[in-house]
Amino acid sequence: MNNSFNEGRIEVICGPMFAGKTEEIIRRVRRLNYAKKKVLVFKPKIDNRFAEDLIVSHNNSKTEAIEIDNALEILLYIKKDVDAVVVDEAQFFDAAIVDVAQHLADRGIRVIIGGLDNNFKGEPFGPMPQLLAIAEEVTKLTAICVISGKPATRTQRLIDGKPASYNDPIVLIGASESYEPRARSYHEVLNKPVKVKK
Ligand code: TTP
Ligand code: MG
Repeated sequence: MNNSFNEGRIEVICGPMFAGKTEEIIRRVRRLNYAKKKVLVFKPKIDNRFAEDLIVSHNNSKTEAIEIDNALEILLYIKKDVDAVVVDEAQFFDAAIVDVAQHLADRGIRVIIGGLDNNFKGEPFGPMPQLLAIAEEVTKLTAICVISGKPATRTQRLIDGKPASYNDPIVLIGASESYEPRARSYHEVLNKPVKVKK
């Protein structure tokens, strides 16, 4: 397939943990596979919750993935026949992911990126704000708030069952032992500085 006839684009799938971002990525990959498109899937080396050469959703669907240390490594795998490039957990990459995504889309490649829009503090996570800004299409998924049952847009980090503190490190790999989805009004961060006074 000659990519010069394809229109490149960037799609971002974001939202809190437990929203089904990985599941949605795998769904899009599967459809591309049915269409016999050449797809490359990448994930950062940092997330080792599951088997290393796979991305796995909560409902246990899987697809093969290449683990990389930094975003520029993606370019080493790109050949003429690549139709789509998929990146999960993009919040963990450096700012170069933004330039890589632009470059691939300019070359006619469909770029599908999944990642947390907010960290546990409820603040933009890594390069995600820039990726959201340059995307042709944004899918913002929600989970379900464990307290209110309302749509959850935030990820609550819990340490020994208590809300984590604003000064805790941003990166803490984990799942339901340390995190749960919450709506805005039930999201708690200890010692969060007040930025706007009433
Ligand atoms: P995700 O894939 O976003 O979590 P998920 O699999 O529950 O969500 P989905 O079903 O939508 O795919 O993985 C998030 C990873 O990021 C997880 O290892 C925990 C980590 N993390 C941090 O390091 N810091 C943070 O502030 C938050 C919120 C998560
Ligand atoms: Mg995921």
